[in-house]
Amino acid sequence: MATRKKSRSGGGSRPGTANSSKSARRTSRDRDAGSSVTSARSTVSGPARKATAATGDAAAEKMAAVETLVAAFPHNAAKPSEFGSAAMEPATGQAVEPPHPSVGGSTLSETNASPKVGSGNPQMSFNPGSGPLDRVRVDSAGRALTTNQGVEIADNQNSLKAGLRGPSLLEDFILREKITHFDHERIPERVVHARGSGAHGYFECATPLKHLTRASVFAEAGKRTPVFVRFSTVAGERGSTDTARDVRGFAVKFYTDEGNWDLVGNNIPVFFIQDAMKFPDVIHAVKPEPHHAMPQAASAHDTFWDFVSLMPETTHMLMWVMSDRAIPRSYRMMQGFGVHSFRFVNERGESRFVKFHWSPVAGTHSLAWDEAVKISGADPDFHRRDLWEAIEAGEYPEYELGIQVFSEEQAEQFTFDVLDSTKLIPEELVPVQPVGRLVLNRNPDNFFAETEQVAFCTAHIVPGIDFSNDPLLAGRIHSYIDTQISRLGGPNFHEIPINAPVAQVHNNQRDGMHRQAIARGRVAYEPNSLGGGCPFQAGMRGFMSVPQPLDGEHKVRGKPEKFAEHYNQATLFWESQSEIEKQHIIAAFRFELTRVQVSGIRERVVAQLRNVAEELAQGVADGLGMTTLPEPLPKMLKRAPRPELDQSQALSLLARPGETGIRTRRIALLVADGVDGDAAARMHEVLAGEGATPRFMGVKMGRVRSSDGEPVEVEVSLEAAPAVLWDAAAFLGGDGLTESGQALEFLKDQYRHCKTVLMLESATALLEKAGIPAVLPSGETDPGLLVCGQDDLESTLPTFVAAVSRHRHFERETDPPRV
Ligand code: HDE
Repeated sequence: MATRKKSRSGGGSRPGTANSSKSARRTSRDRDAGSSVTSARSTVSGPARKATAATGDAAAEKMAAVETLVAAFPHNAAKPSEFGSAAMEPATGQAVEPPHPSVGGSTLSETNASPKVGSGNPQMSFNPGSGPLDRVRVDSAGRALTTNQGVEIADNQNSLKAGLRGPSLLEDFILREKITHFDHERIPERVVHARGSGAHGYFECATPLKHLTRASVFAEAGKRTPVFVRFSTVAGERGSTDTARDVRGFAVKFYTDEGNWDLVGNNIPVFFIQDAMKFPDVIHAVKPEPHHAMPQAASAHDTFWDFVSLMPETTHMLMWVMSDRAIPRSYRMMQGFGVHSFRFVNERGESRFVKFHWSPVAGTHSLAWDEAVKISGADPDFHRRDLWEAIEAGEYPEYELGIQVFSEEQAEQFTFDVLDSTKLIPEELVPVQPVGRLVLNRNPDNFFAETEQVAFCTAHIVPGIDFSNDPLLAGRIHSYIDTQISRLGGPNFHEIPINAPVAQVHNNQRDGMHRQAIARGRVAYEPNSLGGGCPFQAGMRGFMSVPQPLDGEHKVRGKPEKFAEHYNQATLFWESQSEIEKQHIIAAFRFELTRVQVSGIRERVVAQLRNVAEELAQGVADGLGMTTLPEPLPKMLKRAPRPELDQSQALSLLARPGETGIRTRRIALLVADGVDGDAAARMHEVLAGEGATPRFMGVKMGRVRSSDGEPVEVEVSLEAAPAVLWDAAAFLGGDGLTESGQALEFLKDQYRHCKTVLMLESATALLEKAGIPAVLPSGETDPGLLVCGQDDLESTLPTFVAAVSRHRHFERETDPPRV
C-alpha cells in the first residue's frame, strides 16, 4: 500500500476508480473492488465479506489492511491468564504490527501537512509529551509582545477608549484577555505542605541492587536518574515563613526510565499518627484555629496540644518536632526519610522490606529557636533563598541515600511493628547501607510551572518497589492523586510538563479538563484488534504487586497489638540526645505550652511526658510554673516489651557534623571608618577561598574609609541583614562600630545564638557594652569568641575558620540567656 502524500481533495483521477468507466465487461473482482472503495469511504457499515484491497485507493487499502490486522486476532489469546493461579503470571498482551501506518491513524487526511498539524508523517509508537522539558521552555528574546492567540500587540500601555478622555470600550479584547488571565493566576494551595521550594538534579546509583530490586534506578553503579525535589513546611500557608517550628517535607520525584517513582518523605523518620483515618484530625488540629485563623504556621496553640495529648501515639513524633530537627539551618542540612516500610522486589519476585534515608553531605545543622523567630521577620524566605543561592553558586546540595533492608521474619522479632509509622528501626538493629547520592544542580526556570505544579504522589511507584501494609501509607496512596484533581484542575495533571515522565506514556485514558495529548486512531480500549492489540498489557515485565496471602483474615477496624506501645521509642530518642539537645527540647515544650491558653491541656501534655522521662516532664513543668506533676497518662499496655536498646547515637543531630566545613557559610565582616583595609580584604579572600560567603557590612551602604585611606565598599547594611541571617561575624570596624545600636544588637544575637564572633581589640568596647562575658559559664575560655589585635588578624584566621566550622558553640548557652 502506497503512503498517501497527496491531498485527497487534489485533482486527477483516483486509482481504482478512474479506469472503471472505460471497461466494457466487469469481473466480480472488479465489482468487489468497486464496493470496497465506496464502503471504505463510508463511516457506516461495510461489505459482508472481507474487503479486497483495491490497489491505489488509500481508503480501500486501509480497510483491507484493517481486516488483515483484525484477522490476526481470531480470539483474545490473553484471556485464560486472567483466572485462578494463571493470574499470578499475567500474559503479555497480543500485539501485531499494523501493515501500514494509516491503519492506526484517526484519519486518512493526516498526511496533509501544515505548520500547525505537523509534518504529515504519521507519528507512530511515540508520545512527545514524555521527555525533556526543552519542548515547553519558552524564551522571548527578540520577540514582540503578543496576545495568547499570537497576535502582536501594538500598544501595551493604554486600554481602548472612545476619545482620550472617553469611556473604555468593551471591544478591547487585548485588555480583557490580559485582565482575565490575571484574574485566574492563582490555584488552590496544597492542603498541607503549601509552602515549599524545589530544585532539579539527579540520583546516582553507587551500589547495584539487582539482588534486591528490579527498579531500574538501582540497576548499575554510576547510573543517573533525573529528579525533581521539593522541600516544604507542613502547617503554614503558601506565603508563610520558612523557619517555623515544623516537620519539613522532603519529596523526591525520580523520572526513571520505567516511569516516575515518587518518594514523598519528611525530615523526621516517624509520624504523628498510625492510621490514615486520623490525618484530617491532626491537620485540623495544627492548622490555624478555624474561628479566627490564627496562629499561622505554628503548632503553639490549644487545638494542636489538645489533640496530641489525647493521642498517645503522637508522643514519639512530638519529641522530634520539639527538637532542633524542626528548625533546620537549611534544606541542605537536614535528613530525609521515606518513613513507611516499603518493599523491594527483585526479578524473581522475592521481596524484602526497605526503609529509605537521605543524609546531607553538609551535615545536619539547625537554627536556635530565638534565631528562627527573628529570621521570620528578617527574611521569611530564608530556606528558599539559601537553596536557590547555593545552586546558583555551584554549591550543589548533596545527600547520600541509605537503605535499611530487612525480612518479614526479622520484622516479627522486633518489639515494635514495622507497619507502625510512629516507630523507626534503630540503625543498631538494621544498619543503614549507602547506595547512591542525590545532587541538586539546577534551579527551576519558573516557580509556578515547576515547583507549584509538581504533583508528588505515593502511588507513583515502579517495578521493583512496592508498598507495605502500613495503614497510614494506604490512605496516602489515595489522597495524593485525589488532592491534585482539585488543586491542579482535573485528572490530566500528569501531563503538566514537570509531572510528565521521561518514560513513554501509552494508555487508553482519554479526555478530561485540559487534555494535552492528541491520541491517534479510534481505539481507546483494551483488548482490541483494530489497533493491532496496542497498547497491550505488559505481562510480567510490567508492574506486579507482591502477592500476599490474606486468607483467614476478617474485615475489621482496629490496630495490631504492638501498635499499643507508645513511649519506648520516645524515651529512646530522649536518651540518645546530648545534654544541650535535651535542654532545647524542654525549652521548646515550654514555649509551645506557654502559648496554650487552657491549663488542663498543658497538664495533660506534662502527664504524657512523664511516660517518656521524668527529667523531661519535670523540666517542662518547672518552665510552666507547675508546682506538682500530674499523674502520668495511663498506658495502653500494662506491661510494655523491653526495648531492644536504650540509646541510639544516630538519633542525635550532632551525630552528623558533615563534610563541608565552612563552605556556603555566610560570614559578616563588619567595617566602619578606620578599618584596616588590607586586613579586611585579606580576611575576605581567605574565607572566600574556603568556600564561605563573606560580605562587607556597614551601618549603611556606601564606602567606609580605611586607615590607609583606601575605601572599602559596603555590600550590605546592618538594617537589611541582621545577625540572624549570618553564620558568623568578624567585627573589623575598630571603634567606628561602638556607637551603633544595630552593631550592638548584631553582636548580642551572634553571641546569644552561639555563633563564632571575632573581635578586633579596638572594638572590644562593644563587647563590654553588650555585657558579653569573657568566659563560658564553666569558667573556661569561649572557643567561639576570638579577640585579636590588628597585627594578629592573619594568624587568628585558621582558628576563626575552625571555630566557624563547628557551627555553634553551645557550651556558651544558658537558659535564660545571659545576653
Ligand atoms: Fe502527606 N499529603 N499525607 N505526608 N505529604 C500531601 O498532597 C497525606 C504524610 C508529605 O512537596 C498532600 O500534593 C495523608 C506522611 C509531603 O508537594 C496530601 C497522610 C508524610 C508532602 C497529603 C499524609 C507526608 C505531602 C497535600 C496520612 C511523610 C508535600 C498536597 C495518611 C512520609 C509534597 C499534596 C510536595 C503532601 C496527604 C501523611 C509527606 C493532602 C492523607 C506520613 C512531603 O495529599
